[in-house]
Amino acid sequence: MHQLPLLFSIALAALAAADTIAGPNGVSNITTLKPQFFSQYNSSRVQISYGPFTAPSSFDNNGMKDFGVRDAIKPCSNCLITFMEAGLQYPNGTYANADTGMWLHHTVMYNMQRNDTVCPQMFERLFASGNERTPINICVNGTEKAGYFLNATDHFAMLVELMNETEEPRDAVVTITYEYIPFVPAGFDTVTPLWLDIGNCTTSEMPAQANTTFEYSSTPWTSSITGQILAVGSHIHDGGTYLSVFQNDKLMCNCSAAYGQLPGYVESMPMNKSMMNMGMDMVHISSIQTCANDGTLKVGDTLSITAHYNTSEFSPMVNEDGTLAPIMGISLVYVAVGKNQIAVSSGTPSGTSTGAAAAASATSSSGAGSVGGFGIAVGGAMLGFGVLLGL
Ligand SMILES: *[C@@H]1O[C@H](CO)[C@@H](O)[C@H](O)[C@H]1NC(C)=O
Ligand SMILES: *[C@@H]1O[C@H](CO)[C@@H](O)[C@H](O)[C@H]1NC(C)=O
Ligand SMILES: *[C@@H]1O[C@H](CO)[C@@H](O)[C@H](O)[C@H]1NC(C)=O
Ligand SMILES: *[C@@H]1O[C@H](CO)[C@@H](O)[C@H](O)[C@H]1NC(C)=O
Ligand SMILES: *[C@@H]1O[C@H](CO)[C@@H](O)[C@H](O)[C@H]1NC(C)=O
Ligand SMILES: *[C@@H]1O[C@H](CO)[C@@H](O)[C@H](O)[C@H]1NC(C)=O
Ligand SMILES: *[C@@H]1O[C@H](CO)[C@@H](O)[C@H](O)[C@H]1NC(C)=O
Ligand SMILES: *[C@@H]1O[C@H](CO)[C@@H](O)[C@H](O)[C@H]1NC(C)=O
Ligand SMILES: *[C@@H]1O[C@H](CO)[C@@H](O)[C@H](O)[C@H]1NC(C)=O
Ligand SMILES: *[C@@H]1O[C@H](CO)[C@@H](O)[C@H](O)[C@H]1NC(C)=O
Ligand SMILES: *[C@@H]1O[C@H](CO)[C@@H](O)[C@H](O)[C@H]1NC(C)=O
Ligand SMILES: *[C@@H]1O[C@H](CO)[C@@H](O)[C@H](O)[C@H]1NC(C)=O
Ligand SMILES: [Cu+2]
Repeated sequence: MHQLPLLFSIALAALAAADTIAGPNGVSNITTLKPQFFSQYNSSRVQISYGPFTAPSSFDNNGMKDFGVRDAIKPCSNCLITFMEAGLQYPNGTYANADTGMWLHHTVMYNMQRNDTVCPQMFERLFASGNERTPINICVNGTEKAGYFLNATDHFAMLVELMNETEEPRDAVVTITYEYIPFVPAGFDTVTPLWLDIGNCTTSEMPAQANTTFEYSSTPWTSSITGQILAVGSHIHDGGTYLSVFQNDKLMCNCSAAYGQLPGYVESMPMNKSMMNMGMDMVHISSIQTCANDGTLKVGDTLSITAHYNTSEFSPMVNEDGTLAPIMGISLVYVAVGKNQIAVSSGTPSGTSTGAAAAASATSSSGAGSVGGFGIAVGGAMLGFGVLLGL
């Protein structure tokens, strides 16, 4: 471990800290749905269930737990993913959300064969979702001939953090709906995902403040690619009001948050961990605006984000001990880089991920045992989420 660069070490600690479900066998269940875009290219739409994951008691690390799936099922190979959306269910298939005390705190999907374009010391973060479950509509409802290219040799790794607001541990299943074309048709572009984060390339978690307005901005990232900006998806936590994405300091996408739009996002009997306004309905962030077709990105352009919070207006999440939970500000920007050009940033040697997996399992066996180890591991995972794992 000590020979590895710092950020990479933290990243390994994060994967090691997470309960690993080794390989696809612990995971199951691909449900076939009706494709919505590009049926003339034999497109498919599937919902893949990952898990179940057992979330701990709310008294154990505020009910939060990280899980890593080192070899998560891919929807397809040598294909173009045109749409992605996450969900959360109980094992019996019913909808799980804050009204029943179960949160998809976040999930992140990594392509272990590629380096991240914005933070090349990490694996590529191609998809992420918080509990607001934003659809990532890369092909803009089939109006743009583009998708995320998945090579046969690519591997997915997945990070899941669940939060359980009940005293008894419960199981939940993370679903990801993918739509894809099973090959790369002539004339289609491939997209590069760009992860913009108020933590820049270090952590994704920043401290919150109570009953006030505050904001955080990311360091402007100077683009190394040219292409069309097709889709922007963003993530903030409770208390967040909006997130602005800037291209060359000009507003490109203004993402307003909305609260409590569905019953799943309203807790009529607030649980102890979120008791800032006891006895009242507690509303949680239920959606954040996305953008589509935001024009051209050129090499040398800068991209940055500012996340705005008003915790007087919307209660932030509070830990079991009364302290404020950390907040985030992230945007994922999908840029079509060119006709049939496969966007692989600075390449990852194939030996690297094997080495990473080996080192991670070694760390895992030494750190998994004790309660103390768990605490330390969780700390690593939180940091790692920011570093390797992102959201
Ligand atoms: C779609 O699948 C059918 C049946 O496998 C095949 O005959 C057809 O050529 C495919 N179309 C395209 C565009 O690949
Ligand atoms: C499904 O599981 C959840 C969580 O255990 C439970 O609350 C719910 O009643 C179950 N629903 C059905 C239809 O069995
Ligand atoms: C697969 O998922 C579907 C839909 O959620 C569910 O009805 C079915 O029981 C699941 N099958 C297995 C084997 O888990
Ligand atoms: C790509 O990622 C690997 C593993 O995370 C890292 O060792 C390597 O330095 C990265 N490459 C670049 C150019 O940053
Ligand atoms: C796609 O279509 C749906 C349904 O009409 C609409 O709600 C959504 O805003 C559209 N998304 C984009 C990115 O155009
Ligand atoms: C897919 O992966 C193989 C093996 O790493 C590589 O040779 C090939 O160039 C990749 N294809 C694309 C389109 O990136
Ligand atoms: C949620 O908390 C309850 C009570 O502490 C616990 O029994 C249950 O296992 C937890 N669920 C998960 C998925 O951890
Ligand atoms: C929030 O701040 C305002 C103005 O500073 C103050 O009047 C109010 O009492 C505070 N509310 C809470 C719940 O602390
Ligand atoms: C990210 O970069 C911005 C702008 O340079 C800076 O203000 C901020 O403190 C950085 N955040 C972190 C967590 O380093
Ligand atoms: C961005 O959205 C926020 C929240 O909806 C709004 O207050 C602000 O005026 C918007 N900014 C611009 C430049 O439209
Ligand atoms: C809320 O806190 C009270 C007192 O600390 C405790 O008795 C009760 O079990 C807690 N309820 C939940 C749902 O955690
Ligand atoms: C923050 O929310 C409070 C309460 O809704 C409101 O009075 C105040 O104007 C908001 N501040 C800003 C900067 O929007
Ligand atoms: Cu988050």
